[in-house]
Amino acid sequence: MPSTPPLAFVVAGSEATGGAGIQADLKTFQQLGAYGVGALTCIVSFDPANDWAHRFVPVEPQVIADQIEAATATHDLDVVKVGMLGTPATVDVVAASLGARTWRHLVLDPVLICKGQEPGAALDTDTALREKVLPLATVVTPNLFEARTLAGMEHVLSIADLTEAARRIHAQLDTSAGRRYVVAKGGAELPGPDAVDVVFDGEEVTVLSSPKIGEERVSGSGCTFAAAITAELAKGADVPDAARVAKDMVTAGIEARVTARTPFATVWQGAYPPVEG
Ligand code: PXL
Repeated sequence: MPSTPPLAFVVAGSEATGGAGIQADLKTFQQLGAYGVGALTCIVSFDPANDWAHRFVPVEPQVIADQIEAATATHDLDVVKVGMLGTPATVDVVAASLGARTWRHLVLDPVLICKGQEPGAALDTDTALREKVLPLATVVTPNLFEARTLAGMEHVLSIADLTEAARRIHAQLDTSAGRRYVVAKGGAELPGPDAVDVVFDGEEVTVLSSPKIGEERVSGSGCTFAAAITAELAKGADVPDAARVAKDMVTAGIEARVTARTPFATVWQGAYPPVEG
């Protein structure tokens, strides 16, 4: 029998090793039972001869617009994740294409830099992202660095700081069309024994916490987290429940992480849901 599964759209970059980017997003969608649809914004190729530095090539803005046109003409999409954009021109075209329609949920993973990249690369994209895409987002999932940058805070060192950052970022969202959420991720870098995420909906703060699995950052955690939220929203979950599933999936995926020749391991989405027994 033909069927219409839940549809999850992602606009993100390629990271060819499979650890992060749209590769991680589409695996996450599939694992959670959502049909993945994707438009590519850029191509990242790690350089094994140069300490795995990022080689970055943006996709031409018109080609990004064409992909979004193709995807949205083909399917009735109402939930989208936005991942790495990488340049102000990319931010502009993605904001214009996605902003031309109404989304039940637009999940923004405000990727400013990837593991191993120089923070300086983030600055012009940060400004564009803040001006053009943040106002479209219903859910924003900053990591510690992104939370600090978007909130304009010098230090985020505690759950109280992370909560303050979530409040400041929430104040930049457009709440005129409904409830908006910031899910700020403490990850491995927030001091303390637990990996803590703070969910702020404009009124209530919910803290999600689980014991850290080592102190190393694992590539693809952020992509997988936001993609899992997107898939769950596509399936009809509310944001707090979607965030809980996302945290469980990332936790299981880090426990079962894939080691490789890179200096960092990557998330294994196939480890979720954990096998009983
Ligand atoms: O993890 C952030 C990220 C997102 N998207 C792409 C990436 C990376 C990090 O490497 O390459 C395409």
